[in-house]
Amino acid sequence: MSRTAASLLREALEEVGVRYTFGIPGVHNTEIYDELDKSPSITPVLVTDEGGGAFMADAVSRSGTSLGTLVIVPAAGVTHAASGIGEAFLDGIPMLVIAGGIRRDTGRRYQLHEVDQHAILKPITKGTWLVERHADVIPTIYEAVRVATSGEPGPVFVEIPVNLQLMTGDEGSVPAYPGRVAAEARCTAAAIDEAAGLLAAAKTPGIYVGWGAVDATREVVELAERLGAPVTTTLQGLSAFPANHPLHAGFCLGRAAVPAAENAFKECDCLLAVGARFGEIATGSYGYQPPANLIHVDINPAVFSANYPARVALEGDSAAVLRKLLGALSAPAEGASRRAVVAARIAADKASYRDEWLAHDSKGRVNPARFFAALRRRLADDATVVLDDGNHTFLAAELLPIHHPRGLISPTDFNCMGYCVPATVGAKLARPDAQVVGIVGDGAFRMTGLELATAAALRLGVIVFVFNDGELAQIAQAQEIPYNRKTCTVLGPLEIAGVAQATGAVFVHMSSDADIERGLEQAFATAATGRPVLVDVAVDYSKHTRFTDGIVKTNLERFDFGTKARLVGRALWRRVVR
Ligand SMILES: Cc1ncc(C[n+]2csc(CCOP(=O)(O)OP(=O)(O)O)c2C)c(N)n1
Ligand SMILES: [Mg+2]
Repeated sequence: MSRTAASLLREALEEVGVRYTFGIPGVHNTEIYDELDKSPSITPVLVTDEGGGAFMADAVSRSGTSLGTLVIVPAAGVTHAASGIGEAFLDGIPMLVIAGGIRRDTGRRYQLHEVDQHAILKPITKGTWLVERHADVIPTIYEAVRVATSGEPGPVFVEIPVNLQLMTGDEGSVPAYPGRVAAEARCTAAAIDEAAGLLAAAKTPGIYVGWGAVDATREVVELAERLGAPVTTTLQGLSAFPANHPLHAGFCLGRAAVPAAENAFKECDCLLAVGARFGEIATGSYGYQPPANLIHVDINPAVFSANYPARVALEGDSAAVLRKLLGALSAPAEGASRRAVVAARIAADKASYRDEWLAHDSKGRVNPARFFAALRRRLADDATVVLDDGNHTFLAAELLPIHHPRGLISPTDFNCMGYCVPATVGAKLARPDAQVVGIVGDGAFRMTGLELATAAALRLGVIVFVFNDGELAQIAQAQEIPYNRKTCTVLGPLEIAGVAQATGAVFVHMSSDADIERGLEQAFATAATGRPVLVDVAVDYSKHTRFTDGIVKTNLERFDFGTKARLVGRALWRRVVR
Protein backbone atom coordinates (compact mmCIF):
# COMPACT_ATOMS: atom_id res chain seq x y z
CA MET A 1 0.00 0.00 0.00
CA SER A 2 1.12 3.56 -0.63
CA ARG A 3 0.99 5.79 2.49
CA THR A 4 2.63 8.91 3.91
CA ALA A 5 5.37 8.59 6.49
CA ALA A 6 3.17 10.60 8.87
CA SER A 7 0.44 7.97 8.70
CA LEU A 8 2.96 5.15 9.10
CA LEU A 9 4.45 6.92 12.12
CA ARG A 10 1.04 7.28 13.74
CA GLU A 11 0.43 3.54 13.34
CA ALA A 12 3.80 2.71 14.91
CA LEU A 13 3.24 5.04 17.88
CA GLU A 14 -0.21 3.57 18.49
CA GLU A 15 1.20 0.02 18.38
CA VAL A 16 3.95 0.93 20.84
CA GLY A 17 1.34 2.29 23.25
CA VAL A 18 2.33 5.95 23.22
CA ARG A 19 -0.36 7.99 25.03
CA TYR A 20 0.94 11.55 24.74
CA THR A 21 3.35 13.39 22.51
CA PHE A 22 4.86 16.72 23.55
CA GLY A 23 6.11 19.46 21.27
CA ILE A 24 5.31 22.40 19.04
CA PRO A 25 4.29 22.15 15.38
CA GLY A 26 6.38 23.68 12.61
CA VAL A 27 6.54 23.31 8.86
CA HIS A 28 8.54 20.08 9.18
CA ASN A 29 6.02 18.17 11.29
CA THR A 30 2.49 19.52 10.68
CA GLU A 31 1.66 16.37 8.67
CA ILE A 32 2.51 14.31 11.77
CA TYR A 33 0.40 16.59 13.99
CA ASP A 34 -2.51 16.25 11.60
CA GLU A 35 -2.26 12.45 11.82
CA LEU A 36 -2.01 12.53 15.63
CA ASP A 37 -5.14 14.65 15.75
CA LYS A 38 -7.01 11.67 14.24
CA SER A 39 -5.58 9.11 16.66
CA PRO A 40 -8.04 7.49 19.07
CA SER A 41 -5.31 6.66 21.59
CA ILE A 42 -2.70 9.42 21.34
CA THR A 43 -3.11 13.02 22.49
CA PRO A 44 -0.61 15.52 21.09
CA VAL A 45 0.16 18.11 23.80
CA LEU A 46 1.16 21.64 22.86
CA VAL A 47 3.88 22.83 25.23
CA THR A 48 5.20 26.33 25.94
CA ASP A 49 8.82 25.39 25.21
CA GLU A 50 10.31 22.14 23.87
CA GLY A 51 12.62 22.08 26.90
CA GLY A 52 9.50 21.84 29.05
CA GLY A 53 8.12 19.25 26.64
CA ALA A 54 11.16 17.04 27.13
CA PHE A 55 10.79 17.22 30.93
CA MET A 56 7.11 16.30 30.51
CA ALA A 57 8.01 13.30 28.37
CA ASP A 58 10.65 12.29 30.91
CA ALA A 59 8.08 12.46 33.72
CA VAL A 60 5.62 10.33 31.74
CA SER A 61 8.30 7.65 31.41
CA ARG A 62 9.31 7.92 35.07
CA SER A 63 5.67 7.46 36.06
CA GLY A 64 5.86 4.07 34.36
CA THR A 65 2.54 4.25 32.51
CA SER A 66 3.67 4.82 28.90
CA LEU A 67 6.71 5.86 26.87
CA GLY A 68 7.43 9.61 27.00
CA THR A 69 7.52 10.91 23.43
CA LEU A 70 8.40 14.19 21.74
CA VAL A 71 7.28 15.39 18.32
CA ILE A 72 9.32 18.51 17.59
CA VAL A 73 10.68 20.65 14.79
CA PRO A 74 14.24 20.14 13.57
CA ALA A 75 17.17 22.16 14.89
CA ALA A 76 15.55 24.79 17.14
CA GLY A 77 13.09 22.31 18.66
CA VAL A 78 15.87 19.79 19.12
CA THR A 79 18.25 22.19 20.85
CA HIS A 80 15.50 23.46 23.15
CA ALA A 81 14.62 19.88 24.02
CA ALA A 82 18.25 18.88 24.53
CA SER A 83 18.24 19.69 28.27
CA GLY A 84 15.44 17.23 28.92
CA ILE A 85 16.95 14.65 26.58
CA GLY A 86 20.26 14.98 28.43
CA GLU A 87 18.53 14.52 31.78
CA ALA A 88 16.82 11.36 30.54
CA PHE A 89 20.13 10.11 29.18
CA LEU A 90 22.14 10.47 32.39
CA ASP A 91 19.23 9.31 34.58
CA GLY A 92 18.47 6.19 32.51
CA ILE A 93 14.95 7.19 31.47
CA PRO A 94 13.46 5.91 28.19
CA MET A 95 12.26 8.58 25.75
CA LEU A 96 11.33 8.62 22.09
CA VAL A 97 12.32 11.85 20.34
CA ILE A 98 10.86 12.39 16.87
CA ALA A 99 11.74 15.43 14.82
CA GLY A 100 10.85 16.35 11.31
CA GLY A 101 13.77 16.75 8.95
CA ILE A 102 14.62 18.99 6.02
CA ARG A 103 13.67 17.89 2.50
CA ARG A 104 16.08 15.33 1.18
CA ASP A 105 14.63 15.29 -2.34
CA THR A 106 15.27 18.82 -3.65
CA GLY A 107 19.04 19.09 -3.59
CA ARG A 108 18.68 22.57 -2.07
CA ARG A 109 21.12 23.91 0.52
CA TYR A 110 20.50 26.45 3.29
CA GLN A 111 17.04 25.15 4.05
CA LEU A 112 15.21 26.30 7.13
CA HIS A 113 16.44 24.35 10.22
CA GLU A 114 19.27 22.68 8.29
CA VAL A 115 21.77 21.29 10.81
CA ASP A 116 23.15 17.85 11.58
CA GLN A 117 20.70 16.92 14.33
CA HIS A 118 22.32 13.52 14.80
CA ALA A 119 25.66 15.09 15.65
CA ILE A 120 23.95 17.32 18.23
CA LEU A 121 22.10 14.43 19.88
CA LYS A 122 24.64 11.63 19.59
CA PRO A 123 26.28 12.19 23.02
CA ILE A 124 22.92 12.35 24.86
CA THR A 125 20.99 9.50 23.21
CA LYS A 126 21.37 5.72 22.98
CA GLY A 127 20.94 5.88 19.22
CA THR A 128 19.76 8.09 16.35
CA TRP A 129 18.10 7.13 13.07
CA LEU A 130 17.39 9.01 9.83
CA VAL A 131 14.44 7.46 7.99
CA GLU A 132 15.14 7.36 4.25
CA ARG A 133 12.24 5.31 2.84
CA HIS A 134 8.56 4.95 3.69
CA ALA A 135 9.04 1.23 4.24
CA ASP A 136 11.53 1.99 7.04
CA VAL A 137 9.26 4.17 9.21
CA ILE A 138 7.58 1.44 11.26
CA PRO A 139 10.59 -0.90 11.62
CA THR A 140 12.76 2.08 12.65
CA ILE A 141 10.34 3.17 15.38
CA TYR A 142 10.13 -0.39 16.73
CA GLU A 143 13.90 -0.71 16.77
CA ALA A 144 14.34 2.71 18.41
CA VAL A 145 11.81 1.81 21.11
CA ARG A 146 13.59 -1.52 21.71
CA VAL A 147 16.86 0.33 22.23
CA ALA A 148 15.24 2.99 24.46
CA THR A 149 13.63 0.46 26.78
CA SER A 150 16.12 -2.40 26.96
CA GLY A 151 19.23 -2.61 29.15
CA GLU A 152 19.70 0.67 30.99
CA PRO A 153 16.93 2.74 29.40
CA GLY A 154 17.56 6.07 27.69
CA PRO A 155 16.42 8.47 24.98
CA VAL A 156 16.52 7.69 21.26
CA PHE A 157 16.09 10.00 18.28
CA VAL A 158 14.37 9.45 14.92
CA GLU A 159 14.38 12.06 12.13
CA ILE A 160 11.64 11.82 9.52
CA PRO A 161 12.27 14.10 6.52
CA VAL A 162 9.30 16.27 5.65
CA ASN A 163 9.19 15.08 2.03
CA LEU A 164 8.42 11.53 3.25
CA GLN A 165 5.65 12.93 5.44
CA LEU A 166 4.07 14.89 2.60
CA MET A 167 4.29 12.30 -0.14
CA THR A 168 3.10 8.74 -0.25
CA GLY A 169 5.36 5.77 -0.81
CA ASP A 170 5.34 1.98 -0.56
CA GLU A 171 4.91 0.91 3.07
CA GLY A 172 6.61 -2.42 2.35
CA SER A 173 5.87 -5.42 4.56
CA VAL A 174 4.82 -4.01 7.93
CA PRO A 175 6.26 -6.04 10.83
CA ALA A 176 4.24 -6.83 13.95
CA TYR A 177 5.30 -4.92 17.09
CA PRO A 178 7.46 -7.39 19.01
CA GLY A 179 6.64 -5.87 22.43
CA ARG A 180 8.97 -5.10 25.31
CA VAL A 181 12.13 -7.14 25.84
CA ALA A 182 11.64 -9.55 28.78
CA ALA A 183 13.50 -8.61 31.97
CA GLU A 184 15.98 -11.29 32.95
CA ALA A 185 18.92 -12.12 35.20
CA ARG A 186 22.10 -12.56 33.19
CA CYS A 187 24.33 -13.72 36.04
CA THR A 188 25.49 -17.28 36.74
CA ALA A 189 24.15 -19.50 39.52
CA ALA A 190 27.68 -19.57 40.98
CA ALA A 191 27.73 -15.78 41.28
CA ILE A 192 24.31 -15.83 42.96
CA ASP A 193 25.53 -18.44 45.44
CA GLU A 194 28.66 -16.43 46.19
CA ALA A 195 26.58 -13.32 46.88
CA ALA A 196 24.13 -15.29 49.05
CA GLY A 197 27.09 -16.74 51.00
CA LEU A 198 28.57 -13.30 51.67
CA LEU A 199 25.21 -11.91 52.82
CA ALA A 200 24.49 -14.93 55.04
CA ALA A 201 27.90 -14.63 56.71
CA ALA A 202 27.79 -10.85 57.19
CA LYS A 203 27.46 -9.45 60.71
CA THR A 204 26.24 -6.03 59.60
CA PRO A 205 24.81 -6.30 56.07
CA GLY A 206 23.29 -3.24 54.42
CA ILE A 207 21.32 -2.53 51.23
CA TYR A 208 21.72 0.54 49.01
CA VAL A 209 19.11 1.09 46.30
CA GLY A 210 18.90 3.39 43.29
CA TRP A 211 16.34 4.11 40.58
CA GLY A 212 17.25 0.78 38.97
CA ALA A 213 15.52 -0.93 41.93
CA VAL A 214 12.30 1.03 41.57
CA ASP A 215 10.42 -1.94 40.15
CA ALA A 216 12.02 -4.39 42.60
CA THR A 217 10.71 -2.92 45.86
CA ARG A 218 8.93 -6.10 46.90
CA GLU A 219 12.12 -8.14 46.52
CA VAL A 220 14.26 -5.55 48.34
CA VAL A 221 11.80 -5.48 51.25
CA GLU A 222 11.87 -9.27 51.47
CA LEU A 223 15.68 -9.35 51.44
CA ALA A 224 16.02 -6.56 54.00
CA GLU A 225 13.58 -8.27 56.36
CA ARG A 226 15.24 -11.65 55.97
CA LEU A 227 18.68 -10.22 56.65
CA GLY A 228 17.66 -7.61 59.22
CA ALA A 229 19.55 -5.12 57.03
CA PRO A 230 19.07 -1.34 56.91
CA VAL A 231 18.23 0.20 53.54
CA THR A 232 19.53 3.52 52.23
CA THR A 233 18.78 5.12 48.87
CA THR A 234 20.33 7.32 46.24
CA LEU A 235 18.63 10.63 45.41
CA GLN A 236 17.05 9.30 42.24
CA GLY A 237 16.12 6.08 44.04
CA LEU A 238 14.39 7.75 47.00
CA SER A 239 11.14 5.95 46.17
CA ALA A 240 12.68 2.53 45.62
CA PHE A 241 12.17 1.55 49.28
CA PRO A 242 9.16 2.65 51.36
CA ALA A 243 10.22 5.29 53.88
CA ASN A 244 7.57 4.08 56.32
CA HIS A 245 9.25 0.67 56.57
CA PRO A 246 11.15 0.24 59.87
CA LEU A 247 14.36 -0.76 58.02
CA HIS A 248 14.37 2.38 55.85
CA ALA A 249 17.35 4.38 57.06
CA GLY A 250 17.09 7.30 54.63
CA PHE A 251 18.95 9.21 51.98
CA CYS A 252 22.61 8.79 51.01
CA LEU A 253 25.73 7.22 52.49
CA GLY A 254 28.54 8.53 54.70
CA ARG A 255 28.71 11.97 56.26
CA ALA A 256 26.41 13.50 53.60
CA ALA A 257 23.67 11.06 54.66
CA VAL A 258 20.89 11.66 57.18
CA PRO A 259 22.07 10.50 60.65
CA ALA A 260 19.99 7.30 60.56
CA ALA A 261 21.67 6.22 57.31
CA GLU A 262 25.14 7.39 58.30
CA ASN A 263 24.96 5.40 61.55
CA ALA A 264 23.29 2.33 60.08
CA PHE A 265 26.03 1.94 57.47
CA LYS A 266 29.04 3.03 59.53
CA GLU A 267 30.13 -0.50 60.28
CA CYS A 268 28.55 -2.24 57.31
CA ASP A 269 30.63 -5.32 56.46
CA CYS A 270 28.73 -6.37 53.33
CA LEU A 271 26.92 -3.95 51.07
CA LEU A 272 24.33 -5.04 48.53
CA ALA A 273 23.88 -2.26 45.95
CA VAL A 274 20.88 -2.60 43.66
CA GLY A 275 20.31 -0.45 40.58
CA ALA A 276 22.69 2.26 41.81
CA ARG A 277 25.88 3.56 40.18
CA PHE A 278 27.78 5.13 43.10
CA GLY A 279 27.62 8.45 41.28
CA GLU A 280 28.73 11.78 42.70
CA ILE A 281 25.43 12.88 44.27
CA ALA A 282 24.47 9.40 45.43
CA THR A 283 27.70 9.06 47.42
CA GLY A 284 27.89 12.62 48.77
CA SER A 285 30.79 13.45 46.41
CA TYR A 286 32.36 10.03 46.89
CA GLY A 287 32.50 10.63 50.63
CA TYR A 288 31.70 7.01 51.50
CA GLN A 289 33.96 3.98 51.17
CA PRO A 290 31.97 0.76 50.68
CA PRO A 291 33.25 -2.42 52.36
CA ALA A 292 35.39 -4.90 50.43
CA ASN A 293 32.39 -7.22 50.36
CA LEU A 294 30.44 -5.21 47.81
CA ILE A 295 27.74 -7.06 45.86
CA HIS A 296 26.56 -4.98 42.95
CA VAL A 297 23.36 -5.69 41.00
CA ASP A 298 22.72 -3.68 37.83
CA ILE A 299 21.34 -4.12 34.34
CA ASN A 300 24.26 -2.14 32.90
CA PRO A 301 27.57 -3.99 33.36
CA ALA A 302 29.51 -0.77 32.69
CA VAL A 303 28.71 0.42 36.23
CA PHE A 304 30.45 -2.49 37.94
CA SER A 305 33.71 -1.47 39.64
CA ALA A 306 33.58 1.92 37.89
CA ASN A 307 34.06 3.76 41.20
CA TYR A 308 34.38 1.00 43.81
CA PRO A 309 35.50 -2.59 43.21
CA ALA A 310 32.67 -5.11 43.31
CA ARG A 311 33.43 -8.47 44.97
CA VAL A 312 30.45 -9.96 43.17
CA ALA A 313 28.79 -8.33 40.14
CA LEU A 314 25.31 -9.58 39.24
CA GLU A 315 24.13 -8.39 35.86
CA GLY A 316 20.46 -8.23 35.00
CA ASP A 317 17.07 -6.79 35.82
CA SER A 318 16.98 -5.97 39.55
CA ALA A 319 13.79 -7.86 40.38
CA ALA A 320 14.87 -10.94 38.39
CA VAL A 321 18.34 -11.02 40.03
CA LEU A 322 16.94 -10.47 43.53
CA ARG A 323 14.41 -13.26 43.07
CA LYS A 324 17.32 -15.60 42.33
CA LEU A 325 19.21 -14.25 45.32
CA LEU A 326 16.19 -14.82 47.56
CA GLY A 327 16.01 -18.37 46.26
CA ALA A 328 19.61 -19.00 47.28
CA LEU A 329 19.52 -17.24 50.66
CA SER A 330 17.88 -18.79 53.69
CA ALA A 331 17.21 -16.42 56.56
CA PRO A 332 20.30 -16.18 58.78
CA ALA A 333 19.64 -17.19 62.43
CA GLU A 334 20.51 -13.71 63.70
CA GLY A 335 18.29 -11.98 61.08
CA ALA A 336 15.30 -11.40 63.38
CA SER A 337 17.25 -10.06 66.35
CA ARG A 338 19.39 -7.88 64.10
CA ARG A 339 16.25 -6.52 62.50
CA ALA A 340 14.88 -5.37 65.87
CA VAL A 341 18.14 -3.68 66.88
CA VAL A 342 18.64 -1.99 63.50
CA ALA A 343 15.03 -0.77 63.37
CA ALA A 344 15.17 0.64 66.91
CA ARG A 345 18.34 2.60 66.16
CA ILE A 346 16.89 3.95 62.90
CA ALA A 347 13.69 5.04 64.65
CA ALA A 348 15.64 6.84 67.37
CA ASP A 349 17.98 8.55 64.88
CA LYS A 350 15.08 9.64 62.67
CA ALA A 351 13.19 11.06 65.66
CA SER A 352 16.16 13.05 66.92
CA TYR A 353 16.95 14.45 63.44
CA ARG A 354 13.33 15.50 63.05
CA ASP A 355 13.33 17.09 66.51
CA GLU A 356 16.55 18.93 65.70
CA TRP A 357 14.83 20.47 62.68
CA LEU A 358 11.60 21.27 64.48
CA ALA A 359 13.55 22.97 67.27
CA HIS A 360 15.34 25.18 64.75
CA ASP A 361 14.18 28.78 64.98
CA SER A 362 12.94 29.76 61.54
CA LYS A 363 12.50 33.36 62.66
CA GLY A 364 8.97 33.81 61.42
CA ARG A 365 9.50 32.04 58.09
CA VAL A 366 8.32 28.55 57.13
CA ASN A 367 10.28 25.78 58.86
CA PRO A 368 11.06 23.12 56.23
CA ALA A 369 10.53 20.17 58.58
CA ARG A 370 7.16 21.51 59.70
CA PHE A 371 6.14 22.06 56.07
CA PHE A 372 7.16 18.54 54.98
CA ALA A 373 5.47 16.89 57.97
CA ALA A 374 2.22 18.70 57.17
CA LEU A 375 2.54 17.92 53.45
CA ARG A 376 3.12 14.21 54.19
CA ARG A 377 -0.11 14.10 56.21
CA ARG A 378 -2.04 15.43 53.19
CA LEU A 379 -0.44 13.13 50.61
CA ALA A 380 -1.87 9.75 49.75
CA ASP A 381 0.67 6.91 49.78
CA ASP A 382 0.66 6.74 45.98
CA ALA A 383 1.11 10.47 45.34
CA THR A 384 3.86 11.67 42.99
CA VAL A 385 6.24 14.31 44.30
CA VAL A 386 8.33 16.10 41.69
CA LEU A 387 11.52 17.94 42.65
CA ASP A 388 13.86 20.31 40.87
CA ASP A 389 17.52 20.85 41.55
CA GLY A 390 18.67 22.91 44.52
CA ASN A 391 18.64 23.12 48.30
CA HIS A 392 14.94 22.22 48.30
CA THR A 393 15.84 18.90 46.66
CA PHE A 394 17.98 17.81 49.57
CA LEU A 395 15.57 19.18 52.16
CA ALA A 396 12.88 16.99 50.59
CA ALA A 397 15.24 14.02 50.38
CA GLU A 398 15.99 14.31 54.09
CA LEU A 399 12.62 15.39 55.48
CA LEU A 400 9.82 14.07 53.24
CA PRO A 401 9.19 10.31 53.53
CA ILE A 402 8.13 8.68 50.23
CA HIS A 403 5.91 5.61 50.51
CA HIS A 404 5.39 4.41 46.96
CA PRO A 405 7.72 3.21 44.15
CA ARG A 406 8.08 6.01 41.55
CA GLY A 407 6.46 8.33 44.12
CA LEU A 408 9.31 10.82 43.81
CA ILE A 409 11.01 11.98 40.64
CA SER A 410 13.91 14.39 40.38
CA PRO A 411 16.47 15.51 37.80
CA THR A 412 19.57 13.90 39.18
CA ASP A 413 22.77 13.30 37.28
CA PHE A 414 22.36 15.80 34.41
CA ASN A 415 21.06 17.93 37.27
CA CYS A 416 19.03 20.26 35.12
CA MET A 417 17.26 23.14 36.82
CA GLY A 418 13.83 23.85 35.34
CA TYR A 419 12.65 20.24 35.51
CA CYS A 420 9.95 20.50 38.15
CA VAL A 421 7.05 22.53 36.73
CA PRO A 422 6.89 20.76 33.36
CA ALA A 423 7.49 17.37 34.98
CA THR A 424 4.45 17.88 37.22
CA VAL A 425 2.44 18.32 34.00
CA GLY A 426 3.82 15.06 32.57
CA ALA A 427 3.33 13.17 35.84
CA LYS A 428 -0.29 14.32 36.17
CA LEU A 429 -1.10 13.38 32.56
CA ALA A 430 0.44 9.97 33.20
CA ARG A 431 -1.51 9.40 36.42
CA PRO A 432 -4.56 11.69 36.32
CA ASP A 433 -6.15 10.17 39.42
CA ALA A 434 -3.06 10.52 41.62
CA GLN A 435 -2.06 13.61 43.59
CA VAL A 436 0.89 15.32 41.89
CA VAL A 437 2.83 18.03 43.69
CA GLY A 438 6.00 19.81 42.64
CA ILE A 439 8.57 21.46 44.90
CA VAL A 440 10.79 23.93 43.09
CA GLY A 441 13.34 26.59 44.03
CA ASP A 442 12.60 30.19 43.06
CA GLY A 443 15.58 30.15 40.67
CA ALA A 444 14.50 27.03 38.83
CA PHE A 445 10.91 28.28 38.80
CA ARG A 446 11.99 31.23 36.65
CA MET A 447 13.31 28.88 34.00
CA THR A 448 10.18 26.93 33.12
CA GLY A 449 7.39 28.25 35.38
CA LEU A 450 5.36 29.37 32.35
CA GLU A 451 4.51 25.71 31.70
CA LEU A 452 1.87 26.33 34.36
CA ALA A 453 -0.04 27.81 31.43
CA THR A 454 0.11 24.34 29.84
CA ALA A 455 -1.22 22.83 33.09
CA ALA A 456 -4.05 25.36 33.14
CA ALA A 457 -4.93 24.75 29.48
CA LEU A 458 -5.10 21.01 30.16
CA ARG A 459 -7.07 21.58 33.41
CA LEU A 460 -4.52 19.70 35.46
CA GLY A 461 -4.92 19.94 39.22
CA VAL A 462 -1.25 20.00 40.11
CA ILE A 463 0.24 21.91 43.05
CA VAL A 464 3.60 23.66 42.65
CA PHE A 465 5.30 24.87 45.84
CA VAL A 466 7.92 27.52 45.13
CA PHE A 467 10.54 27.57 47.89
CA ASN A 468 11.09 31.30 47.75
CA ASP A 469 14.33 32.30 49.45
CA GLY A 470 15.51 34.93 46.98
CA GLU A 471 18.69 33.02 46.20
CA LEU A 472 20.19 30.19 44.21
CA ALA A 473 20.68 28.68 47.63
CA GLN A 474 22.40 25.42 46.84
CA ILE A 475 25.23 27.36 45.22
CA ALA A 476 25.04 30.39 47.53
CA GLN A 477 25.52 28.09 50.53
CA ALA A 478 28.52 26.48 48.88
CA GLN A 479 29.98 29.95 48.26
CA GLU A 480 29.73 30.94 51.93
CA ILE A 481 32.79 29.17 53.30
CA PRO A 482 35.35 29.46 50.48
CA TYR A 483 34.36 32.88 49.09
CA ASN A 484 32.45 34.64 51.87
CA ARG A 485 30.45 36.41 49.18
CA LYS A 486 27.56 35.53 46.90
CA THR A 487 28.49 36.37 43.34
CA CYS A 488 25.53 35.96 40.98
CA THR A 489 23.48 33.85 43.39
CA VAL A 490 21.14 36.53 44.76
CA LEU A 491 18.00 36.76 42.66
CA GLY A 492 16.20 39.96 41.68
CA PRO A 493 12.57 40.29 42.73
CA LEU A 494 9.84 38.20 41.10
CA GLU A 495 6.16 38.63 41.87
CA ILE A 496 5.03 35.00 42.03
CA ALA A 497 1.38 36.00 42.42
CA GLY A 498 1.72 37.72 39.05
CA VAL A 499 2.94 34.50 37.43
CA ALA A 500 -0.08 32.68 38.87
CA GLN A 501 -2.41 35.30 37.49
CA ALA A 502 -0.71 35.28 34.10
CA THR A 503 -0.83 31.52 33.69
CA GLY A 504 -4.27 30.80 35.12
CA ALA A 505 -3.05 29.13 38.29
CA VAL A 506 -4.65 29.77 41.68
CA PHE A 507 -2.28 31.58 44.03
CA VAL A 508 -1.66 30.63 47.66
CA HIS A 509 0.83 32.29 49.99
CA MET A 510 2.57 30.78 53.03
CA SER A 511 4.58 33.37 54.88
CA SER A 512 5.11 31.56 58.20
CA ASP A 513 4.41 28.27 59.98
CA ALA A 514 1.00 29.62 60.93
CA ASP A 515 -0.02 29.53 57.24
CA ILE A 516 1.00 25.93 56.52
CA GLU A 517 -2.20 24.06 57.35
CA ARG A 518 -4.55 26.66 55.88
CA GLY A 519 -2.37 26.95 52.75
CA LEU A 520 -2.25 23.20 52.20
CA GLU A 521 -5.98 22.88 52.77
CA GLN A 522 -6.69 25.53 50.14
CA ALA A 523 -4.12 24.12 47.69
CA PHE A 524 -5.36 20.53 47.84
CA ALA A 525 -9.02 21.53 47.71
CA THR A 526 -8.42 23.73 44.65
CA ALA A 527 -6.26 21.16 42.86
CA ALA A 528 -9.03 18.61 43.30
CA THR A 529 -11.22 20.83 41.11
CA GLY A 530 -8.78 20.50 38.22
CA ARG A 531 -6.96 23.83 38.48
CA PRO A 532 -3.22 24.22 38.92
CA VAL A 533 -2.17 25.86 42.18
CA LEU A 534 0.97 27.93 42.72
CA VAL A 535 2.07 28.22 46.33
CA ASP A 536 4.62 30.86 47.31
CA VAL A 537 6.44 29.44 50.36
CA ALA A 538 8.57 31.89 52.36
CA VAL A 539 10.88 29.09 53.34
CA ASP A 540 13.63 29.35 55.91
CA TYR A 541 16.96 28.12 54.57
CA SER A 542 19.07 29.16 57.58
CA LYS A 543 19.71 25.55 58.60
CA HIS A 544 21.78 23.54 56.14
CA THR A 545 21.03 20.01 55.07
CA ARG A 546 23.32 17.18 56.10
CA PHE A 547 23.99 16.69 52.42
CA THR A 548 25.30 20.21 51.78
CA ASP A 549 27.49 20.28 54.86
CA GLY A 550 28.74 16.77 54.12
CA ILE A 551 29.80 17.42 50.54
CA VAL A 552 31.40 20.78 51.37
CA LYS A 553 33.56 19.10 54.05
CA THR A 554 34.41 16.13 51.83
CA ASN A 555 35.47 18.35 48.95
CA LEU A 556 37.53 20.73 51.11
CA GLU A 557 39.34 17.82 52.72
CA ARG A 558 40.26 16.34 49.39
CA PHE A 559 42.25 19.36 48.18
CA ASP A 560 46.02 19.18 48.51
CA PHE A 561 47.67 21.23 51.24
CA GLY A 562 48.59 24.15 48.98
CA THR A 563 45.09 24.54 47.54
CA LYS A 564 43.51 24.18 50.97
CA ALA A 565 45.82 26.84 52.39
CA ARG A 566 45.00 29.22 49.51
CA LEU A 567 41.21 28.72 49.89
CA VAL A 568 41.23 29.06 53.67
CA GLY A 569 43.57 32.05 53.46
CA ARG A 570 41.29 33.82 50.98
CA ALA A 571 38.20 33.13 53.09
CA LEU A 572 39.88 34.40 56.27
CA TRP A 573 41.22 37.50 54.52
CA ARG A 574 37.76 38.33 53.19
CA ARG A 575 36.34 38.00 56.69
CA VAL A 576 38.91 40.50 57.93
CA VAL A 577 38.60 43.08 55.16
CA ARG A 578 34.84 43.04 54.98
C1 LIG B 1 20.50 24.47 34.17
C2 LIG B 1 21.29 24.61 35.43
N1 LIG B 1 21.95 25.77 35.69
C3 LIG B 1 22.67 25.90 36.83
C4 LIG B 1 22.77 24.88 37.72
C5 LIG B 1 23.61 25.03 38.98
N2 LIG B 1 22.76 25.01 40.19
C6 LIG B 1 22.52 23.89 40.89
S1 LIG B 1 21.48 24.14 42.19
C7 LIG B 1 21.37 25.77 41.85
C8 LIG B 1 20.54 26.68 42.72
C9 LIG B 1 19.09 26.57 42.43
O1 LIG B 1 18.41 27.67 42.99
P1 LIG B 1 16.87 27.60 43.29
O2 LIG B 1 16.15 27.07 42.13
O3 LIG B 1 16.43 28.91 43.84
O4 LIG B 1 16.81 26.47 44.41
P2 LIG B 1 17.36 26.56 45.93
O5 LIG B 1 18.76 26.01 45.91
O6 LIG B 1 17.33 27.99 46.34
O7 LIG B 1 16.43 25.70 46.70
C10 LIG B 1 22.13 26.11 40.74
C11 LIG B 1 22.27 27.47 40.19
C12 LIG B 1 22.08 23.68 37.40
N3 LIG B 1 22.14 22.59 38.17
N4 LIG B 1 21.34 23.60 36.27
MG1 LIG C 1 16.17 29.64 45.79
